[in-house]
Amino acid sequence: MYETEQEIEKVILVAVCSNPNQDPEESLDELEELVKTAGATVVGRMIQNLEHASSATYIGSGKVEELKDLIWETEATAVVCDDELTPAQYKNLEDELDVKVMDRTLIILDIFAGRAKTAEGKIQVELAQLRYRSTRLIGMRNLSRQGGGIGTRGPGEKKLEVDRRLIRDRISQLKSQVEDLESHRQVTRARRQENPVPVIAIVGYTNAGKSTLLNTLTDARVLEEDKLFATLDPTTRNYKLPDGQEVLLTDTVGFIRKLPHHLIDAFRSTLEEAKYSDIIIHVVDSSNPVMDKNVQAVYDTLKNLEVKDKIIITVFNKIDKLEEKPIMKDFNADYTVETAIKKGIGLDELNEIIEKALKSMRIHIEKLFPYTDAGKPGLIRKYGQLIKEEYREDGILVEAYVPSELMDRL
Ligand SMILES: Nc1nc2c(ncn2[C@@H]2O[C@H](COP(=O)(O)OP(=O)(O)OP(=O)(O)O)[C@@H](O)[C@H]2O)c(=O)[nH]1
Ligand SMILES: [Mg+2]
Repeated sequence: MYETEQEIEKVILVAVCSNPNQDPEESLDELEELVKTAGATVVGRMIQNLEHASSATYIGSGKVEELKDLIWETEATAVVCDDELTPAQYKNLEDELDVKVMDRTLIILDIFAGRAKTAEGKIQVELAQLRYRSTRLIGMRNLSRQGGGIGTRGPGEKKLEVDRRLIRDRISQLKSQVEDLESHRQVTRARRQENPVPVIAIVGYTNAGKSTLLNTLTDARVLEEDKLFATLDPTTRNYKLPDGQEVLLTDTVGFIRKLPHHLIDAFRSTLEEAKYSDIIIHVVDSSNPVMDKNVQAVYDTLKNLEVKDKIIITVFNKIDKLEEKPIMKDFNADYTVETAIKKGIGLDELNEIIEKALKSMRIHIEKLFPYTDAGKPGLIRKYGQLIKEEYREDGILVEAYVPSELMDRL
């Protein structure tokens, strides 16, 4: 049997730089990783310094001519712009260049589409894709004409209907499915609170080693890969610390600069795992030359998701790859530790830090104590912070923050 060789898309990256404080090369390095992850190769780059991107063609008209030459020289089959294009920019660029035109958002959506495994992930991706595409029906004709290559993947490989009404119907259908899943998730979260095991969310830039950490600690067997966005669906596992305390560890989707807002909206409930945690473990790839910027991107995203007032443990990972140690500081973190998770280095220290952080932490509980256990609310009044106490027929309902050491006695 012979497999038909699929032609690999050859892509030119294009960026407009309007902020002198930003290095467009860094952003394009990241875009190149994204494009590679999506399955294409990069054959050229073009950067233009402009105060504003052109509303007609993103880059200026002179640059468009240069780009045409570059396409011809490199035999590129597609162009990827570093910012989200408007429908008009799409259309005009396609008319001018006569190759497939894409933008950063489309590439990220494409990667997510290829990665989504669970029903929830697939619905979320399709929703994000439809929202993105619904406003761009005039442009993107090349995507449907060529019917393949990167930028066209979708869950179930469904051909997208180009009819606005159908898209609107589908969007509202998907939205209600997402809401169903969301309410299901809230039930699970509420149940977790009844049995208050501390929840630790592992967050960080994509490819930092989050899944590797979860796998190493709990044998969770989550896919770890040297690619962006290997993980899309959050995985939660029980983890017993060396001192015997049990916690829930959740691996989450990785962050990235300029995470498209369609994705943030569609993936909000997944991304918000961190919001419902007691402690955040922030994994950083310290071998990445732009580590500081990636750290900043993570905090920006957390802020965007309104995740705040959490204990943060920053894990500077992959120190085995460092020839020279960079400065590893994180002023947002309560604790920091250097690790090479894959080599088992620094894990003991990390465990100790988690134990320490748990001790410093108060846990939110809502629990019904039968009257035979009436002494326990007394303990809470004494050591914890009482929010609500309700004397009911079947016992005393208490809502409070209690120090974690007290948990075993309740
Ligand atoms: N050298 C080295 N590589 C590591 C270390 N920890 C993880 N890696 C590698 O880094 C790559 C990414 O690891 P993952 O655990 O998949 O990263 P992630 O943060 O879950 O990434 P996404 O799910 O894609 O956001 C994999 O190839 C790992 O084997 C480490 O301590 N040292
Ligand atoms: Mg992962």
